[in-house]
Amino acid sequence: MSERTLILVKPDGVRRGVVGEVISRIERKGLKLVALELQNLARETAEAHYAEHADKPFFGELVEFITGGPLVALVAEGPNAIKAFRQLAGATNPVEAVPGSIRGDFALEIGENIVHGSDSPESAEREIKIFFPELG
Ligand code: RTP
Ligand code: MG
Repeated sequence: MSERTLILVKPDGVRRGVVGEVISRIERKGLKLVALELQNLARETAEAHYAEHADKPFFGELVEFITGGPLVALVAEGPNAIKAFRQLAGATNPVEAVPGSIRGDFALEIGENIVHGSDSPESAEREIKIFFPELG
C-alpha cells in the first residue's frame, strides 16, 4: 500500500552540500517526490516537530540545531515509504549506521545526522501537516 513520509535534509546536510545526493538516493529507491521546499524553521515549528523529545536533555540543542540554517523539507510517496526511507537513512547514531546508508556515508555525530524521516504513519501525518499544511 502506498504511503507518504516527511523527510528533512537538516541544516547540516544543506551546509555540507549533500541535498542533491540525498534526493538522488530517494529517487533511485523508487519513491516519488510530492512536495519539496527550502524552509527556515521558526522556533515554535521546530518545537512542535520534535515535541516527543521535549523532556529530553538534548531538546534545547536539537531545536537550536534544526533552526540554525535552512533545511530542505520534502514529502515522498510509495509502497512502505516510511520504512524504506528509515532504511536509507540508517541508524540515528551515524557511527552505528552502516556504510551505504545516508548517515553511514555522510555523518559522524548523533547531533548532526543529515536527515530526518517520519517513524510511523501517525508521525508522518502529523509532520506533513507541520511542514506542508496545504497537503493536509
Ligand atoms: P529523526 O527524528 O531526526 O529522524 O531521528 P531519529 O528518529 O532517528 O531519532 P530520534 O530518537 O527521533 O531523535 C531525534 C534527533 O535527536 C537527536 N538526538 N540526540 N544527544 C543525543 O543523545 C541525541 N539523541 C537523539 C538526533 O539528531 C536525532 O536525529
Ligand atoms: Mg525521530
